[in-house]
Amino acid sequence: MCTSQEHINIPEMIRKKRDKQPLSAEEIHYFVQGVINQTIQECQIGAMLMAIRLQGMTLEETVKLTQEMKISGVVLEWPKEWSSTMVDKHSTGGVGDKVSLVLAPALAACGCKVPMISGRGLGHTGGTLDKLESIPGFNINKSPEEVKQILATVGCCIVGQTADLVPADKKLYTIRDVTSTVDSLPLIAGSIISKKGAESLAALILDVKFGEGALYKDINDARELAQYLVNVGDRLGIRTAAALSKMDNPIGRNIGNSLEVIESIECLKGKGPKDLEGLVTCLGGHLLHMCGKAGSFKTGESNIKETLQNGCALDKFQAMLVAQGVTADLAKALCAGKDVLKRAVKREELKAEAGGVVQAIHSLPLAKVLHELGAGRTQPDQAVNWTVGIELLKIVGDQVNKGDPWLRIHFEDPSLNESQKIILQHSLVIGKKVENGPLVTEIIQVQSQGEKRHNCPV
Ligand code: IUR
Repeated sequence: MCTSQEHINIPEMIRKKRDKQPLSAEEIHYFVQGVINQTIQECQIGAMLMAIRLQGMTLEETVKLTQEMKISGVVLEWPKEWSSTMVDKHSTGGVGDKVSLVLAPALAACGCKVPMISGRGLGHTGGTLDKLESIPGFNINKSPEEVKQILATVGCCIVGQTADLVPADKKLYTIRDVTSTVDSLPLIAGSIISKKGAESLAALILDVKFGEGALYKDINDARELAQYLVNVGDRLGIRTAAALSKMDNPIGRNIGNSLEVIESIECLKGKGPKDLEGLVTCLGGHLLHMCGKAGSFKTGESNIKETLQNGCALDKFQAMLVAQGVTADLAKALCAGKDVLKRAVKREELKAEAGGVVQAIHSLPLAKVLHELGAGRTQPDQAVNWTVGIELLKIVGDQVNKGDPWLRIHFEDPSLNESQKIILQHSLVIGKKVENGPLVTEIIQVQSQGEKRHNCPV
């Protein structure tokens, strides 16, 4: 492959893509190598990304791009006997989404190995790493050797991405961000699936959200992304499926880093909110089925549920905390439900302005106010206040009387102001009755080219 690369020239490659011609495997290799070796100018990378954004890529091109990105850095290696048990999940992000904190230990309790590589929050969705870092001592920086050690002893870990894992994504993502080329299916697939590929997984479940609080408002757009990701994941040799899940209301009752840890622990004890537990058991059930640990989705789902009820998932969570730097005493106290996390100094309850049944709680305005109060970040290196958050005292489907407290907000500095209170009040929708189905509406499975769509209801 290297010998003929002298003939490749970047302006010519950009012209090809600009004119909607497919790039060869050799050209894609050369492009990704040039990105990491800095032999391609940033303006050329930007031009190529825009050409891809406007003209798209064939599945073949996207698979090649993803493979090249995956091998641009370290690819994690596991003992042979683990190969069928390596699983992970990726979510497109939602308000109050704390699924990873519960799912990783529940899967470990079912015998899987879960090398979960997560991100920090940016924009309106909270990051899994921020939630975990609200636990004093929790360390997200683990080397591949340390990850392997934790997987050997505990079975799951939740860590940050290291600089040597998929360096091409870091570079490309930075340039996508400033060239309006984030929203491109091939580039999104390359970014997400290359990182999962570098984890050397057997099976992957994607939680692709749609609705008011999601990146994709429309289910058809979410389905298109999900199908694309599933096809690319499959072509990289990972058994991949996607759940389409509704993101209209926050997930669970708690939003905000440390409050979400507390709610996750409730869920790990089988006492979590129904929507959160349903999402965990659905995603986990599919993973167990896909990696062969359960004979069917239904069996997988009930296995996950059992680990929440019998304390095994909570034990794994506690062990993971200790393996990642939390003292044994603190991990034990936290899992026993003791009030050990730092709490915000100020709290205020809002009262319902009308009576009826809660039909919706718009998640984006809640996230926006929490962001302003310091729960989230706008710049990647900004500090967050882990104590800032919201407890929903009423959720969708609950009966509420005029004057009932429905939301408790935790804040410090800055203080909650009047216009933020109005925004929060407007996010509560009260009506007469509500249809409240499961969050997951569809499971997307691999579809080879030309094959008729064969997706299942849940
Ligand atoms: N998450 C990623 O890891 N990559 C992307 O391109 C997007 C979300 I959009």
